[in-house]
Amino acid sequence: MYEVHGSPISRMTRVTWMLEELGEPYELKKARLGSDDLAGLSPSGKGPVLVDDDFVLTDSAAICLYLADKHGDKGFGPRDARDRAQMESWMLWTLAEFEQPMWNKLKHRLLLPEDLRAADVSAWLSAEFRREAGTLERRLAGRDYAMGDRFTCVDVVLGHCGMWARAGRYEIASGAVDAYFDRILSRPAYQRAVEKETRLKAAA
Ligand SMILES: N[C@@H](CCC(=O)N[C@@H](CS)C(=O)NCC(=O)O)C(=O)O
Repeated sequence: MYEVHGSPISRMTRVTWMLEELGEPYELKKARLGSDDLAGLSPSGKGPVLVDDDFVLTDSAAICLYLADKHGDKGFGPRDARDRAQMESWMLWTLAEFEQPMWNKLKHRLLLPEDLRAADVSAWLSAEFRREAGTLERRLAGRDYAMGDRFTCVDVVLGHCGMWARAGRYEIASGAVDAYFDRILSRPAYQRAVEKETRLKAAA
């Protein structure tokens, strides 16, 4: 059975959501954020980490792509080399551009030691977010999902960022982007993943 290691209600949700979409059983292994709990599995000490027998994989987008690819019959992964290239383009853009303003704000508001936090990053990061939300609107260009008419692992990672944007009250000026996030975040697999992690987070 798959093991998912990490801190509940974090990027871990991308992995549990993917597994819920696939209908694959998995075991959650709770790690404390910022601790050395994952030192033996993750070179950065960060989660999530997927353990698949003797195969260990870090980094949420790579894990989602691996799972979608491995269970290709379910239709959430690439169908050919061009499909894979487009999916990697989406994933790399999501991590390098779209999630960065949200992640940086969280770091400077909450996660970094106080002496390392910049005084005011809000205006800069909100402007960056607005710019990339515009990119997302143009990339979607009237599609229901990132890859067109089918839901894939890309939508899991992007949808998680949408949840993050809403929780952080980022302005999503585009009706199309807003409707896209509604569509993705209303999926039962996402709700199940969040419920399981919320229970684990609350457990001692
Ligand atoms: N690129 C990584 C980022 C991993 C990451 O930053 N994970 C956070 C939780 S969402 C973490 O474990 N932080 C602990 C720390 O910074 O010490 C991914 O997408 O999985």
